[in-house]
Amino acid sequence: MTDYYLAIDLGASGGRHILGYVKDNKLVLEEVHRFSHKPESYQGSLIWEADKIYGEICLGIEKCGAFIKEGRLCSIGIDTWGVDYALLDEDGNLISPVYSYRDSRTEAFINPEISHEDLYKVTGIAFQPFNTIFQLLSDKAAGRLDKAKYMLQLPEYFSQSLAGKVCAKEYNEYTMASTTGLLNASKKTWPQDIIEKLGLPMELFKPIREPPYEIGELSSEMQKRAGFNTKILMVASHDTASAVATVKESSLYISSGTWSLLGITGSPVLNEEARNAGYTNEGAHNGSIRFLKNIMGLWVIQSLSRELNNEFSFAELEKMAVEFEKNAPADWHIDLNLSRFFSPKSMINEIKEEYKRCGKKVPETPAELAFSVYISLANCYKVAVQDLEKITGKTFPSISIIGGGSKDGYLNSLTARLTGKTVYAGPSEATSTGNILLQMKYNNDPAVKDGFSDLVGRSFNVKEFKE
Ligand code: LRH
Repeated sequence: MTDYYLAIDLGASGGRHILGYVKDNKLVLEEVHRFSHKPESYQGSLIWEADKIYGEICLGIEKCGAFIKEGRLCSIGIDTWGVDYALLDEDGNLISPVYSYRDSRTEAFINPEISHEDLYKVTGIAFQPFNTIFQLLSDKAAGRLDKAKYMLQLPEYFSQSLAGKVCAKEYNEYTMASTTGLLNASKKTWPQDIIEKLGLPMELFKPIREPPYEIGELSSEMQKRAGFNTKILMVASHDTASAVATVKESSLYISSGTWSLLGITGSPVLNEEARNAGYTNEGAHNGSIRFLKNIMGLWVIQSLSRELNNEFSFAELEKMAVEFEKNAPADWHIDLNLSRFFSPKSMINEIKEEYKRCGKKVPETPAELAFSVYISLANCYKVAVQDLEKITGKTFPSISIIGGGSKDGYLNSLTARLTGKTVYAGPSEATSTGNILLQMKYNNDPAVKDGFSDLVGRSFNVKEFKE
């Protein structure tokens, strides 16, 4: 009889349902369902299609029955990207679209009553125009909070929908709550003085709880559709927190996907040096802090590929970049963390304009553009590592690259070359793996009784890249 765990991992460009179970002492992952989605335009804003996503979540659960042979599904856990949320009235009805963090509605609200410096001293969250705090302030100004009784972060919203009790919000899951930019990073509590000074309703914020914990089981309607019942758990529901759960505690990591999140796990660092370097303090799966930097990530290459009408696969873009490298000018990189690359009308134009502004040769061909992105990304990693080592006073011999982007061999080798560190690449399904590990912990699975690293170590192929 096998114990199965279902991770529902929702990213900014798609979601997947992954079943995990232990076989021959290793964690095996099986993909049950996958779908794509993206922010859609709605009345001049960018929103998530919450109903469509929920429909896909249910569909994936229905498909599980066929995969589970001679065993039982112990639990389900959902993780999503950070910062976004659903506003509900007291009857549990959505009273506003679920806005995407790439929407620009926060622009007029990024300089609130409290300065960024003072906010950072408490929350440790690096300024990003999309942080929940600025989204809530724009909702407040537009009157969208007037009837709001619940602010459910997306994993909570979807999990509670599955349980048939969207109004039963008792807690805020720690890792996700930390992405709001409102949580006190040292105390792990909501700072009432700050929330009140900003004029946000305190009742939207519930006591913080560290994962994993159970919020219920499938609603009777969902049980009928699926043909089974199971527990619904809150895991480390911020996707990056789930991914980082797969990394050894002392390691330097890059969680590489739409974003590249580069950092370490430890205690909060709330000083000006950390703030100026763009480092943030988010909650980790084990109650500690993920001290990391958001780097623009594969979003840039994804946008480039879309703008080239998907004419080249990622593998082709990579190959073209490798070939062009021999002819590339020296020091031919730009800073991809500039806000111009966050949500541009044309990524290609922004890249070209930035090269022009820096007085460098402007990339023209697809090969030049692809190389320019890869080398600039690796250079961002190099700068972020130097800053991190300076801030912490520690030196790290290697970097673990996890997540979908860890399959990008060229970026891995450029990273090894530019940072001078050994790169260990994998697991690529780090987020689902971390989600499953927290479920295994909750269910007292013997495979994780001594922690996660042994099981992760023997279950996945990790590739090494040296300078
Ligand atoms: C990555 C991520 C990242 C956040 C961003 C909004 O998916 O969760 O950690 O900063 O999305």
